[in-house]
Amino acid sequence: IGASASADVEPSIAPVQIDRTQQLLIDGKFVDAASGKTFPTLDPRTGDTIAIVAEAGTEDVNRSVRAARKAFDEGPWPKMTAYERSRILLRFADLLEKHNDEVAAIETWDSGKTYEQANVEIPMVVRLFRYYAGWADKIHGLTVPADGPYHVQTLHEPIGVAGQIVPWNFPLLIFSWKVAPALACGNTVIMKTAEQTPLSALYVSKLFLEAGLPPGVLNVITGSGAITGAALCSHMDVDKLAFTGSTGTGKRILELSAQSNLKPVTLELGGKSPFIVCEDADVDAAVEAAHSALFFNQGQCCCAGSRTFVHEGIYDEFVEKAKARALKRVVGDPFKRGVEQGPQIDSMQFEKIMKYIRSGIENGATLESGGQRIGSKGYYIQPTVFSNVEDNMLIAKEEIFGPIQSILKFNDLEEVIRRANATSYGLAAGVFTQNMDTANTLMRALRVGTVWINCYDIFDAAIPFGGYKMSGQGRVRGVYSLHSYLQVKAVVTALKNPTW
Ligand code: TXE
Repeated sequence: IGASASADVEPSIAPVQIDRTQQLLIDGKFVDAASGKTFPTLDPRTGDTIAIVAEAGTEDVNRSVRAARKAFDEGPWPKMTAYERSRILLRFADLLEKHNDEVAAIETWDSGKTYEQANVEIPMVVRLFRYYAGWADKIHGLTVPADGPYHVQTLHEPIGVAGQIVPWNFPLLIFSWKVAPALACGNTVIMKTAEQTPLSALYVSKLFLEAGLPPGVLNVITGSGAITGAALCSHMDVDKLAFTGSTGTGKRILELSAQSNLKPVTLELGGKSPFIVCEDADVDAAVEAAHSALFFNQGQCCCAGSRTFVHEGIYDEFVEKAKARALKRVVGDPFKRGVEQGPQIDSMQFEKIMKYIRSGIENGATLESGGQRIGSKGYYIQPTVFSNVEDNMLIAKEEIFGPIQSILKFNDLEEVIRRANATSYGLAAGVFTQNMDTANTLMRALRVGTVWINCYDIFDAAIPFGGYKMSGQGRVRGVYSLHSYLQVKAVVTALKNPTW
């Protein structure tokens, strides 16, 4: 295996090269795992190895927690002025902007998402770091009027060492949702990337050092969930956890927190989001939005609109158009211009999705289009549309995380509200209607963390995101995310001369 690897990209894209061997970032230095263990990260287009990555064990988790602890307890990070912290985050954002094309190519190579999409996500990461850099010097407490001869104030202090665990569907975007608010508030961080997609986080680690981030403030470790992730969650010196991933793993993380030091946990988990198309909707606009709500990012989206509820009055027209749109979807090498859908992340996810396609057929849903693997190399799946889907079918109940659209029929508002809410998830919902009362009724009745009306998947640094019910706890992005990275200290001072 050579010293560097380069992605096989089309000529209009700048070629990207990375080191074949990737190390952990601990205490400002790139190091091997103490055990010397490694694992491969694979190209979803082919299943071939891109690079060999250090596999952090318990000893490496301990080392990174020690480094983060020292950078927090002894400084400099929380002791610097907020303005200095803000300037480092801004410098990082500038550097990332400069390296946009390489990072986008690495993201495509490691995750299979289209280069065109990665090229939208990296600027969003830049924007998010600038957003939170702007918050750093605007975080402060209150003066509180209390009964009695006391002066009362609150201090908003960083919570300490944050352990953060991210998934593979938006590797750097979700990294930014976690790292940026934590650092802006003055915390130090140990970030564990997903096994499938360690490369973009490791690449930007170098940019953080170049921006002047002191050693130990951000540590990036790679490895498995069961060993590396669990060791981080159980650690007695970690003060806070933030996780994005499956609901099952989210539950496990809460258990690990409870069994160790009761560190607070923020969770952003799975979903089965309803996308409701009312009879008065602009059908063509709704078809297009419902299509991308589901197929965006190969269907690997926690907020995928994976239950498309369509009013019976427009149902047949909608299904015909949704099928035609899916048949037109361009699937292929994610580096090629004009490609809308790349491969699924890995063989496990691929098998899981194919199992759901078989279950849809067996349960009697109508397969309108797709349903097959494309080619024999990599993990490509045809954009698949099912109509006549019933609420009790597995494809309507469970998170598939793949390119399968399930279209259900409804006939009145009360009914669709009841059915849309009849799930243990509550992440997001889409509503298409031209009637304001209908929009307002649905917006208030749906038990979800985000409602998109006549649009879908609108993300912005300032818009909070998170779930009701088993879709999560707490919010990422916006001002709301700051709350989970701060402690509130009440300070009560007795007054000698209360008349003043
Ligand atoms: O998720 P996991 P997986 C859903 C989606 C997908 C399914 C399984 O339905 O098909 O989850 O995907 C780390 N302690 N989502 O297996 O296990 C792991 O190393 C600590 C929805 O990839 O949740 C990785 O970094 N950490 C989701 C991260 O958790 C542990 C995005 C996610 O892995 C751990 C991804 C443990 N015991 C999948 N076990 C979304 N909400 O967007 C695993 N990890």
